[in-house]
Amino acid sequence: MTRGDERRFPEGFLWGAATAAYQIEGATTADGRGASIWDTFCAEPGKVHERHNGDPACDHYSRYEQDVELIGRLGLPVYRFSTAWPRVMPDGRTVERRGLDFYDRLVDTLLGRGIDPMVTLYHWDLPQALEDEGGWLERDIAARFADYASAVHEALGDRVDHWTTLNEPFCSAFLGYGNGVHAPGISDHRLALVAAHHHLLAHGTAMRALRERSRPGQQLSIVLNFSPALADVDDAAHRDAARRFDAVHNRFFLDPVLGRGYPADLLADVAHLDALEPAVRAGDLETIAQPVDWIGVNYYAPTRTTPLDDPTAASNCPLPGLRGMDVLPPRAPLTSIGWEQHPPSFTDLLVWLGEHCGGVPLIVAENGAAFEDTVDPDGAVRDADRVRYFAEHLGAVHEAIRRGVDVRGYLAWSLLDNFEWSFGYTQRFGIVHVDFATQRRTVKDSGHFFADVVARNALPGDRG
Ligand code: GBH
Repeated sequence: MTRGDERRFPEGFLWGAATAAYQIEGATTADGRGASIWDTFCAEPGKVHERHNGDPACDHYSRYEQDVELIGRLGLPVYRFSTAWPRVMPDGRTVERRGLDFYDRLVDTLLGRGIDPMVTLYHWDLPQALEDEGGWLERDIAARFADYASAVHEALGDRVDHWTTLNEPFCSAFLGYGNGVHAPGISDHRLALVAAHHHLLAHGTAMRALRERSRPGQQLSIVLNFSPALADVDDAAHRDAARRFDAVHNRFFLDPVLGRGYPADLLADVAHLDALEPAVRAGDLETIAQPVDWIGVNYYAPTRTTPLDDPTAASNCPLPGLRGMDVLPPRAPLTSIGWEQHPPSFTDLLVWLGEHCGGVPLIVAENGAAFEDTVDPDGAVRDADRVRYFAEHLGAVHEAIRRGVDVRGYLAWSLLDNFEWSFGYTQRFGIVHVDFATQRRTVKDSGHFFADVVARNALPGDRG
């Protein structure tokens, strides 16, 4: 590539932006919606920043037409959103037509503007009624999830081509049950492993149900989050520390989905907890191994790892089975949420996935950054840091494609500033600014930048 040349993306590359139901919809009691574990969690003192919650969030439930218009104005061909299980099934089992009708209207509005909907069936908002029965700790959750997936497919399957089962089961299992930072707020590494297995079982059970119902052209997948482990020194001890983190963070969910079962090194690392293998029953791994049409890749930041002298010493990283290693503080430059910006890790991750997934295509289902916005007196929203983050990380994706990785699309996180889980409304990830007092939306500089990349299907050249 000569300097100044555009860096083009492949023809038909899928561009878009992503959101999740609990983070944007609000209206948590409208039209018969049941409570979710996040409604409960947010009400508990000390869990979420200043007890912020999903109401009214971006009030997207009433403002969805305006938001779809915005997606159209940005020229984004794809919009990834999640359906809220407690809206569709308030008690986790019985369909509430009014809840489904919302997604029906949303899909029609998107299609009316030529925007391709991508449905995520679960982005962490389990119906509280199911949590009361044991939630992800019960095997039965897999059948419940497959029923829910079928109900949504029944309503939208005639029009939606892109389906993903779970968003980041790592987070809902390990942050929800392992370190208690997410709902339902349990801190128990043994339970976290059981919850993790049941997430995968739910994915596989739903995949089977969806595959049976799907029409030609429909694509089914799962979205996983990855954080490459970086080590300062290239020696055996450092490599092993990185390997341990990589096993539990990056391969735990991926390998069973790819049909390889749980990684052997991971099984050894968690064996002393005696929780994962006892939860796996005959046939489970076959269920989990349903073929996926692509893997959704969420990337934000790498993790720095280092070995401890004693290989059995407790880790400062609260993930199940991690011993003999610590994570190190992230290094500058950081985003406002404290995550390290390191674009080469994104390229390395995609290259590794390209090899590891053996030909299964990849779609970047989330990538983005939290920064504080500057609102000018004329109302323009300046976010130069986010523009740079997107430029660098899109460059990293382009580089992976140049090296032969089959990346089919890129979705920015997020369309809108929204409810950032335990951080409440303190962290803004949007390419569109939301003034939460007035619900006014303003496209940020990063939104204009991204729209321009999408329109040209290319990044501006290296102006160096
Ligand atoms: C995504 O998850 C979510 O899908 C989305 O809803 C969210 O708004 C967005 O990112 C921004 O946060 O040190 O082991 O606790 C983020 C993925 C995974 C990033 C866990 C932070 C901390 C790992 N996150 N990670 S750990």
